[in-house]
Amino acid sequence: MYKLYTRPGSGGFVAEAAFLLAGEPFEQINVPKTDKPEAAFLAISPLNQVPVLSLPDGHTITESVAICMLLAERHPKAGLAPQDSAPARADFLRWMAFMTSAIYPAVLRFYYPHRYSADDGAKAGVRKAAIAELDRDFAVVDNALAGREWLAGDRMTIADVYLLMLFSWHPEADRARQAFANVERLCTGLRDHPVLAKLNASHEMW
Ligand SMILES: N[C@@H](CCC(=O)N[C@@H](CS)C(=O)NCC(=O)O)C(=O)O
Repeated sequence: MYKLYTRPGSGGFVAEAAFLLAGEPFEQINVPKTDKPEAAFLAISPLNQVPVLSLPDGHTITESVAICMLLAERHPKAGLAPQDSAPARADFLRWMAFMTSAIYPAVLRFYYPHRYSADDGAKAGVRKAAIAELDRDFAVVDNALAGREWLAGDRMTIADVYLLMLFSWHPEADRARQAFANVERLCTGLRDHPVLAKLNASHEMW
């Protein structure tokens, strides 16, 4: 059976969502947030981060996007991603890569500013720059969503759930909801999705 190492309010949200949307059973292991992780956890997550997926054969992987894409690939009937040959596949890959390489790191800079400067006095500046970067990134997504319902193709994919998670972490949520109306429109619909609304009871993303 799959095992998912996760934590409420973390990037484990999208991995849990992928399992639930696919109707695929998994064992959930909630990992406490600590600077002194157990050696066994560090062995599978060297950066002490969640989510981590342990596959039925015992192999483990980190990285939320890799976990989502692997589950989409292994459970194609769930429709978590457009099929390889579908035209929407290109947009799906683009947005998954953009979210994990541009938006997620900017979120981390805001919430862990001490990791981005050796100067203790720099935290406020790191946070301010992280918000500016988030605004720049969400503007790119917002423009792309003009006249579109979903990020990739004409149906919801796990990329949209990833966007919902990242948008929920915007440190200035009220302003962001006003500023990025197309992103907010997509997220408004997803907040009422029965699976995601139920999942949010433990994650409290919104
Ligand atoms: N690139 C990783 C980032 C994962 C990540 O930063 N997870 C956060 C929670 S959202 C975490 O575990 N942070 C604890 C830490 O960095 O000490 C991914 O996409 O899975």
